[in-house]
Amino acid sequence: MATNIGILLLLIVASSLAQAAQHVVPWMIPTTQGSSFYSNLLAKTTFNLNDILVFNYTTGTHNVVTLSKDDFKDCSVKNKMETFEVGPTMIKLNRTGEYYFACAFPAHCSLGQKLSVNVMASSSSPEAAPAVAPSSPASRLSVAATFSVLLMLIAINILF
Ligand SMILES: [Cu+2]
Repeated sequence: MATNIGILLLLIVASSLAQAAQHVVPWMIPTTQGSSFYSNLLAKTTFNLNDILVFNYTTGTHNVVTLSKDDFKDCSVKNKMETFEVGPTMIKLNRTGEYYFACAFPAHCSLGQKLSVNVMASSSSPEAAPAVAPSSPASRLSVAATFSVLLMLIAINILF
């Protein structure tokens, strides 16, 4: 009986973890496509509430700042709201709506190192969990999904 409850708890934890994803972005001056690089890269990515965005860069070569919509458009990085300077920078998307990120190193933003994401409220229904395979595996890492598979395997081991 205790084992059954344990398995049930594991499955509940596993299914709730599967809702949040980690999106790893290589953070650099794009070598192609300029300011369209990041929007093209993430065109098929859905950002849900509480997902984590990981900017992958070496400390000192870039940084991550948050901007207003207008400042993002103009690359006015002096008006930054927040600054993150240690790579990799992990940002939890803990509100819905638009986020605007850029690098504040001289000229990096105007050369295309800028990224906006639109965060959707994630569905609480397990049936609505996305069944779509990642479109660009190299740029994405879903730790939560891996972890939940691991928990499933543990649960199966307890069963048999
Ligand atoms: Cu930069």
